[in-house]
Amino acid sequence: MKFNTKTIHGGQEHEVAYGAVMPPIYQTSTYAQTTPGGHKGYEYSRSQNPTRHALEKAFASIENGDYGLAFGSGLAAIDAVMKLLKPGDEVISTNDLYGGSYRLFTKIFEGFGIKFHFIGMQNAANIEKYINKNTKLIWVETPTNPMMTIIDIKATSVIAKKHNILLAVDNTFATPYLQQPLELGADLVMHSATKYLGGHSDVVMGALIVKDKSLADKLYFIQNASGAICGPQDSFLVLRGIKTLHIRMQRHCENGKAVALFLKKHPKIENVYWPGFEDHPNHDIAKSQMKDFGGMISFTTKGNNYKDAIKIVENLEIFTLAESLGGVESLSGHPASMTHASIPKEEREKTGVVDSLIRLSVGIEDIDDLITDLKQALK
Ligand code: P1T
Repeated sequence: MKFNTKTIHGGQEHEVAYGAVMPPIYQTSTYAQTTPGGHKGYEYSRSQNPTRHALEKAFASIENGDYGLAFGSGLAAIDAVMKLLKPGDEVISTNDLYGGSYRLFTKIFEGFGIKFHFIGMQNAANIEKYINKNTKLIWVETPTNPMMTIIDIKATSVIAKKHNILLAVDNTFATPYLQQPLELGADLVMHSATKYLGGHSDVVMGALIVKDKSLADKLYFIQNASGAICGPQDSFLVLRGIKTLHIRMQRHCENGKAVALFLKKHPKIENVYWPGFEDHPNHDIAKSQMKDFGGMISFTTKGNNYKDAIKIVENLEIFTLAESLGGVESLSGHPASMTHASIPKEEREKTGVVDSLIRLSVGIEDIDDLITDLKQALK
Protein backbone atom coordinates (compact mmCIF):
# COMPACT_ATOMS: atom_id res chain seq x y z
CA MET A 1 0.00 0.00 0.00
CA LYS A 2 1.34 3.47 -0.86
CA PHE A 3 1.26 6.39 1.59
CA ASN A 4 -1.96 8.14 0.50
CA THR A 5 -3.85 4.85 0.60
CA LYS A 6 -2.35 4.02 4.00
CA THR A 7 -3.64 7.26 5.55
CA ILE A 8 -7.16 6.06 4.72
CA HIS A 9 -6.92 2.28 5.07
CA GLY A 10 -3.66 1.52 6.91
CA GLY A 11 -4.20 -0.95 9.76
CA GLN A 12 -7.98 -0.57 9.45
CA GLU A 13 -10.73 -3.18 9.19
CA HIS A 14 -14.45 -2.68 8.88
CA GLU A 15 -16.31 -3.25 12.13
CA VAL A 16 -17.65 -6.80 12.39
CA ALA A 17 -21.12 -6.37 13.97
CA TYR A 18 -22.70 -3.95 11.44
CA GLY A 19 -19.95 -3.30 8.90
CA ALA A 20 -19.41 0.29 10.08
CA VAL A 21 -16.72 1.79 7.84
CA MET A 22 -15.32 3.90 10.68
CA PRO A 23 -14.48 2.18 13.97
CA PRO A 24 -17.13 3.00 16.59
CA ILE A 25 -16.22 5.13 19.59
CA TYR A 26 -16.03 2.44 22.28
CA GLN A 27 -16.83 4.76 25.17
CA THR A 28 -16.30 2.16 27.85
CA SER A 29 -13.85 1.75 30.70
CA THR A 30 -14.29 -2.02 31.02
CA TYR A 31 -15.45 -5.19 29.25
CA ALA A 32 -17.67 -8.07 30.41
CA GLN A 33 -15.93 -11.36 31.18
CA THR A 34 -17.76 -14.73 31.17
CA THR A 35 -15.29 -16.17 33.68
CA PRO A 36 -12.13 -14.54 35.13
CA GLY A 37 -9.90 -14.02 32.10
CA GLY A 38 -12.73 -14.95 29.71
CA HIS A 39 -12.85 -11.83 27.52
CA LYS A 40 -12.62 -10.89 23.85
CA GLY A 41 -9.17 -9.34 23.97
CA TYR A 42 -10.10 -6.23 25.94
CA GLU A 43 -10.16 -6.10 29.74
CA TYR A 44 -9.86 -2.49 30.83
CA SER A 45 -9.50 0.68 28.72
CA ARG A 46 -6.22 1.87 30.27
CA SER A 47 -4.68 -1.35 28.99
CA GLN A 48 -6.47 -1.34 25.63
CA ASN A 49 -9.54 0.03 23.89
CA PRO A 50 -10.78 -0.93 20.41
CA THR A 51 -10.99 2.66 19.12
CA ARG A 52 -7.51 3.47 20.42
CA HIS A 53 -6.28 0.18 19.01
CA ALA A 54 -7.56 1.13 15.53
CA LEU A 55 -5.70 4.44 15.81
CA GLU A 56 -2.50 2.78 17.05
CA LYS A 57 -2.54 0.48 14.03
CA ALA A 58 -2.99 3.52 11.76
CA PHE A 59 -0.01 5.26 13.46
CA ALA A 60 2.16 2.19 12.82
CA SER A 61 1.03 1.96 9.21
CA ILE A 62 1.67 5.58 8.16
CA GLU A 63 5.15 5.63 9.75
CA ASN A 64 6.10 2.25 8.25
CA GLY A 65 6.46 0.84 11.74
CA ASP A 66 5.11 -2.35 13.28
CA TYR A 67 3.77 -1.02 16.59
CA GLY A 68 1.99 2.23 17.45
CA LEU A 69 1.08 3.61 20.87
CA ALA A 70 -1.26 6.53 21.58
CA PHE A 71 -0.93 8.82 24.62
CA GLY A 72 -2.86 11.65 26.22
CA SER A 73 -0.43 14.28 24.83
CA GLY A 74 2.86 14.58 22.96
CA LEU A 75 4.61 15.20 26.27
CA ALA A 76 3.03 12.05 27.78
CA ALA A 77 4.53 10.11 24.85
CA ILE A 78 7.99 11.64 25.45
CA ASP A 79 7.60 10.96 29.18
CA ALA A 80 7.05 7.27 28.36
CA VAL A 81 10.26 7.19 26.28
CA MET A 82 12.27 8.75 29.12
CA LYS A 83 10.96 6.08 31.50
CA LEU A 84 12.99 3.54 29.52
CA LEU A 85 16.03 5.14 31.22
CA LYS A 86 17.63 4.70 34.65
CA PRO A 87 19.46 7.15 36.95
CA GLY A 88 22.98 7.72 35.61
CA ASP A 89 21.92 7.32 31.96
CA GLU A 90 22.70 10.14 29.53
CA VAL A 91 20.71 11.61 26.66
CA ILE A 92 22.00 13.70 23.76
CA SER A 93 19.32 16.04 22.44
CA THR A 94 19.08 18.72 19.77
CA ASN A 95 19.70 22.15 21.34
CA ASP A 96 16.73 23.64 19.51
CA LEU A 97 13.54 21.83 20.48
CA TYR A 98 10.00 22.41 21.76
CA GLY A 99 10.19 24.30 25.07
CA GLY A 100 7.94 21.76 26.79
CA SER A 101 10.29 18.90 25.84
CA TYR A 102 13.20 20.90 27.27
CA ARG A 103 11.20 21.56 30.45
CA LEU A 104 10.31 17.86 30.83
CA PHE A 105 13.96 16.85 30.38
CA THR A 106 15.51 19.46 32.66
CA LYS A 107 12.85 19.99 35.33
CA ILE A 108 11.59 16.39 35.71
CA PHE A 109 14.07 13.83 34.41
CA GLU A 110 17.28 15.60 35.47
CA GLY A 111 15.82 15.40 38.97
CA PHE A 112 15.65 11.60 38.55
CA GLY A 113 19.39 11.44 37.81
CA ILE A 114 19.34 11.49 34.00
CA LYS A 115 21.88 13.75 32.34
CA PHE A 116 21.04 15.71 29.17
CA HIS A 117 23.43 17.24 26.64
CA PHE A 118 21.72 19.82 24.40
CA ILE A 119 23.91 20.17 21.35
CA GLY A 120 23.98 21.33 17.73
CA MET A 121 23.53 18.24 15.53
CA GLN A 122 23.66 19.87 12.09
CA ASN A 123 27.06 18.23 11.77
CA ALA A 124 26.37 14.66 12.91
CA ALA A 125 30.05 14.12 13.76
CA ASN A 126 29.56 16.57 16.66
CA ILE A 127 27.36 13.97 18.40
CA GLU A 128 30.24 11.52 18.91
CA LYS A 129 32.04 14.00 21.18
CA TYR A 130 29.27 13.63 23.75
CA ILE A 131 28.94 9.83 23.68
CA ASN A 132 30.20 7.81 26.61
CA LYS A 133 29.31 4.45 28.17
CA ASN A 134 26.24 5.97 29.88
CA THR A 135 24.70 7.38 26.69
CA LYS A 136 21.44 5.55 26.07
CA LEU A 137 19.35 7.83 23.88
CA ILE A 138 19.73 10.41 21.10
CA TRP A 139 16.71 12.71 20.89
CA VAL A 140 16.29 14.49 17.56
CA GLU A 141 13.74 17.03 16.46
CA THR A 142 13.86 17.75 12.71
CA PRO A 143 12.83 20.26 11.52
CA THR A 144 13.44 21.79 14.93
CA ASN A 145 10.89 23.93 16.74
CA PRO A 146 11.09 26.88 16.13
CA MET A 147 14.34 27.45 14.17
CA MET A 148 13.61 24.94 11.39
CA THR A 149 17.08 23.40 11.61
CA ILE A 150 17.41 20.09 9.77
CA ILE A 151 19.24 17.12 11.26
CA ASP A 152 20.52 14.31 9.03
CA ILE A 153 18.59 11.30 10.37
CA LYS A 154 20.53 8.71 8.36
CA ALA A 155 23.94 10.03 9.43
CA THR A 156 22.77 10.24 13.06
CA SER A 157 21.46 6.67 12.91
CA VAL A 158 24.85 5.38 11.72
CA ILE A 159 26.45 6.91 14.84
CA ALA A 160 23.66 5.63 17.11
CA LYS A 161 23.96 2.08 15.74
CA LYS A 162 27.77 2.09 16.02
CA HIS A 163 27.47 2.85 19.74
CA ASN A 164 24.30 0.81 20.35
CA ILE A 165 22.28 3.88 21.37
CA LEU A 166 18.55 4.30 20.80
CA LEU A 167 17.67 6.99 18.24
CA ALA A 168 14.31 8.74 18.70
CA VAL A 169 12.97 11.32 16.24
CA ASP A 170 10.23 13.81 17.06
CA ASN A 171 8.52 13.90 13.65
CA THR A 172 5.81 16.40 14.64
CA PHE A 173 6.78 19.17 12.19
CA ALA A 174 7.43 16.93 9.17
CA THR A 175 4.77 14.20 9.58
CA PRO A 176 5.23 10.88 7.77
CA TYR A 177 3.94 12.56 4.60
CA LEU A 178 7.24 14.44 4.37
CA GLN A 179 9.69 12.20 6.20
CA GLN A 180 9.77 8.66 7.57
CA PRO A 181 12.47 8.39 10.24
CA LEU A 182 12.17 4.60 10.73
CA GLU A 183 13.08 4.17 7.06
CA LEU A 184 16.12 6.39 7.65
CA GLY A 185 17.40 4.25 10.54
CA ALA A 186 15.68 5.70 13.63
CA ASP A 187 14.44 3.24 16.28
CA LEU A 188 11.50 5.29 17.48
CA VAL A 189 9.26 8.03 16.09
CA MET A 190 7.34 10.39 18.32
CA HIS A 191 4.52 12.79 17.41
CA SER A 192 2.54 15.46 19.04
CA ALA A 193 -0.58 14.14 17.27
CA THR A 194 -2.20 17.36 18.52
CA LYS A 195 -0.65 18.94 15.43
CA TYR A 196 -0.74 17.73 11.79
CA LEU A 197 -1.91 14.16 12.48
CA GLY A 198 -5.07 15.39 14.22
CA GLY A 199 -4.98 18.42 11.96
CA HIS A 200 -8.04 20.31 13.22
CA SER A 201 -6.91 21.85 16.54
CA ASP A 202 -9.51 19.89 18.50
CA VAL A 203 -7.45 17.20 20.27
CA VAL A 204 -4.31 16.94 22.43
CA MET A 205 -2.56 13.62 21.84
CA GLY A 206 0.82 11.91 21.49
CA ALA A 207 2.10 8.95 19.49
CA LEU A 208 5.07 6.57 19.49
CA ILE A 209 5.87 4.21 16.65
CA VAL A 210 8.58 1.50 16.58
CA LYS A 211 9.55 -1.58 14.60
CA ASP A 212 11.25 -3.62 17.31
CA LYS A 213 8.98 -5.91 19.33
CA SER A 214 10.98 -5.83 22.56
CA LEU A 215 11.05 -2.01 22.48
CA ALA A 216 7.30 -1.97 21.78
CA ASP A 217 6.71 -4.33 24.71
CA LYS A 218 8.66 -2.07 27.08
CA LEU A 219 6.76 1.01 25.91
CA TYR A 220 3.43 -0.78 26.14
CA PHE A 221 4.30 -1.80 29.70
CA ILE A 222 5.04 1.86 30.56
CA GLN A 223 1.87 3.07 28.79
CA ASN A 224 -0.26 0.68 30.83
CA ALA A 225 1.67 1.00 34.09
CA SER A 226 1.88 4.83 34.05
CA GLY A 227 -1.53 5.26 32.44
CA ALA A 228 -1.10 8.37 30.28
CA ILE A 229 -3.50 7.12 27.61
CA CYS A 230 -5.92 9.04 25.39
CA GLY A 231 -9.68 8.48 25.36
CA PRO A 232 -11.77 6.80 22.66
CA GLN A 233 -13.43 10.02 21.42
CA ASP A 234 -10.03 11.65 20.86
CA SER A 235 -8.76 8.45 19.21
CA PHE A 236 -11.66 8.61 16.77
CA LEU A 237 -10.98 12.27 15.93
CA VAL A 238 -7.28 11.69 15.22
CA LEU A 239 -8.10 8.62 13.13
CA ARG A 240 -10.43 10.81 11.10
CA GLY A 241 -7.77 13.53 10.85
CA ILE A 242 -5.16 11.10 9.50
CA LYS A 243 -7.42 10.21 6.57
CA THR A 244 -6.82 13.65 5.03
CA LEU A 245 -3.20 14.08 6.15
CA HIS A 246 -1.76 13.75 2.64
CA ILE A 247 -4.01 16.34 1.01
CA ARG A 248 -3.74 18.76 3.93
CA MET A 249 0.06 18.46 3.90
CA GLN A 250 0.19 19.09 0.17
CA ARG A 251 -1.64 22.41 0.67
CA HIS A 252 0.36 23.29 3.83
CA CYS A 253 3.53 22.89 1.73
CA GLU A 254 2.21 24.98 -1.20
CA ASN A 255 1.00 27.78 1.08
CA GLY A 256 4.15 27.56 3.22
CA LYS A 257 6.34 28.07 0.19
CA ALA A 258 4.33 31.09 -0.99
CA VAL A 259 4.47 32.69 2.49
CA ALA A 260 8.21 31.99 2.84
CA LEU A 261 8.93 33.61 -0.54
CA PHE A 262 6.76 36.63 0.33
CA LEU A 263 8.49 37.16 3.68
CA LYS A 264 11.96 36.76 2.19
CA LYS A 265 11.34 39.75 -0.13
CA HIS A 266 9.68 41.97 2.47
CA PRO A 267 11.79 45.04 3.42
CA LYS A 268 10.92 44.86 7.15
CA ILE A 269 12.05 41.25 7.54
CA GLU A 270 15.58 40.27 8.58
CA ASN A 271 15.73 36.45 8.48
CA VAL A 272 13.29 33.82 7.27
CA TYR A 273 13.80 30.25 8.52
CA TRP A 274 12.35 27.69 6.12
CA PRO A 275 14.25 24.63 4.88
CA GLY A 276 13.01 25.05 1.30
CA PHE A 277 15.37 27.98 0.63
CA GLU A 278 18.50 26.97 -1.27
CA ASP A 279 20.54 29.10 1.12
CA HIS A 280 19.11 27.36 4.23
CA PRO A 281 22.24 25.82 5.83
CA ASN A 282 20.76 22.29 5.78
CA HIS A 283 18.78 22.58 2.52
CA ASP A 284 20.52 19.63 0.86
CA ILE A 285 19.73 17.29 3.74
CA ALA A 286 16.14 18.57 3.84
CA LYS A 287 15.87 17.86 0.12
CA SER A 288 17.20 14.36 0.49
CA GLN A 289 15.24 13.22 3.53
CA MET A 290 11.98 15.17 3.09
CA LYS A 291 9.46 15.05 0.25
CA ASP A 292 8.70 18.78 0.53
CA PHE A 293 9.40 21.53 3.07
CA GLY A 294 6.23 21.86 5.15
CA GLY A 295 4.14 24.74 6.38
CA MET A 296 6.18 25.92 9.39
CA ILE A 297 8.15 29.15 9.04
CA SER A 298 9.92 31.41 11.52
CA PHE A 299 11.19 34.92 10.87
CA THR A 300 12.73 37.94 12.57
CA THR A 301 12.16 41.61 11.90
CA LYS A 302 14.87 44.17 11.14
CA GLY A 303 16.20 45.74 14.34
CA ASN A 304 15.24 42.67 16.42
CA ASN A 305 12.70 44.66 18.39
CA TYR A 306 10.41 42.81 20.82
CA LYS A 307 7.65 45.43 20.46
CA ASP A 308 7.58 45.16 16.64
CA ALA A 309 7.12 41.40 16.86
CA ILE A 310 4.29 41.74 19.37
CA LYS A 311 2.58 44.36 17.20
CA ILE A 312 2.75 42.12 14.14
CA VAL A 313 1.21 39.09 15.86
CA GLU A 314 -1.46 41.33 17.39
CA ASN A 315 -2.25 42.87 13.97
CA LEU A 316 -2.66 39.56 12.16
CA GLU A 317 -6.31 38.71 11.61
CA ILE A 318 -6.49 35.42 9.71
CA PHE A 319 -3.37 34.06 11.42
CA THR A 320 -4.68 33.52 14.96
CA LEU A 321 -2.20 34.25 17.73
CA ALA A 322 -2.14 30.94 19.62
CA GLU A 323 0.05 28.15 20.94
CA SER A 324 0.20 25.02 18.77
CA LEU A 325 0.51 24.37 15.05
CA GLY A 326 -0.43 21.97 12.29
CA GLY A 327 -4.17 22.62 12.15
CA VAL A 328 -6.08 23.62 9.02
CA GLU A 329 -6.18 27.23 10.26
CA SER A 330 -3.12 29.50 10.15
CA LEU A 331 -1.59 30.38 13.52
CA SER A 332 1.10 32.80 14.62
CA GLY A 333 3.20 32.59 17.74
CA HIS A 334 5.92 34.45 19.60
CA PRO A 335 8.21 31.64 20.82
CA ALA A 336 10.20 33.72 23.34
CA SER A 337 7.09 34.52 25.35
CA MET A 338 4.91 31.52 24.45
CA THR A 339 6.05 28.03 23.38
CA HIS A 340 9.69 28.49 24.44
CA ALA A 341 9.26 30.70 27.51
CA SER A 342 10.40 27.82 29.74
CA ILE A 343 13.89 27.90 28.15
CA PRO A 344 16.18 30.48 29.87
CA LYS A 345 16.75 33.56 27.67
CA GLU A 346 20.53 33.00 27.35
CA GLU A 347 19.93 29.35 26.28
CA ARG A 348 17.21 30.11 23.73
CA GLU A 349 19.11 33.05 22.23
CA LYS A 350 22.10 30.76 21.53
CA THR A 351 19.98 28.91 18.96
CA GLY A 352 18.32 32.04 17.55
CA VAL A 353 15.10 32.23 19.56
CA VAL A 354 15.42 35.99 19.94
CA ASP A 355 12.79 38.49 21.02
CA SER A 356 11.71 39.44 17.50
CA LEU A 357 11.25 35.84 16.32
CA ILE A 358 7.76 35.04 15.07
CA ARG A 359 6.63 31.53 14.17
CA LEU A 360 3.91 30.83 11.62
CA SER A 361 1.95 27.64 11.14
CA VAL A 362 0.66 28.22 7.64
CA GLY A 363 -2.79 26.72 7.22
CA ILE A 364 -4.74 25.63 4.17
CA GLU A 365 -6.80 28.79 3.56
CA ASP A 366 -6.64 30.69 0.24
CA ILE A 367 -3.08 31.86 -0.15
CA ASP A 368 -4.16 35.34 -1.37
CA ASP A 369 -5.96 35.94 1.93
CA LEU A 370 -2.90 34.84 3.92
CA ILE A 371 -0.55 37.12 2.01
CA THR A 372 -2.99 40.05 2.31
CA ASP A 373 -3.14 39.46 6.07
CA LEU A 374 0.65 39.40 6.40
CA LYS A 375 0.94 42.56 4.28
CA GLN A 376 -1.47 44.53 6.46
CA ALA A 377 0.06 43.28 9.71
CA LEU A 378 3.59 44.20 8.59
CA LYS A 379 2.44 47.64 7.48
O1 P1T B 1 1.49 19.65 23.23
P1 P1T B 1 1.76 18.19 23.20
O2 P1T B 1 0.79 17.39 22.42
O3 P1T B 1 2.01 17.62 24.58
O4 P1T B 1 3.13 17.99 22.37
C1 P1T B 1 4.36 18.47 22.81
C2 P1T B 1 5.27 18.74 21.61
C3 P1T B 1 6.27 17.84 21.31
N1 P1T B 1 7.09 18.04 20.24
C4 P1T B 1 6.95 19.10 19.44
C5 P1T B 1 7.89 19.28 18.29
C6 P1T B 1 5.95 20.04 19.69
O5 P1T B 1 5.85 21.09 18.88
C7 P1T B 1 5.09 19.87 20.81
C8 P1T B 1 4.04 20.87 21.17
N2 P1T B 1 4.26 22.14 20.60
C9 P1T B 1 3.47 23.22 20.78
C10 P1T B 1 2.38 23.24 21.56
C11 P1T B 1 3.91 24.43 20.05
O6 P1T B 1 3.13 25.38 19.88
O7 P1T B 1 5.06 24.44 19.59
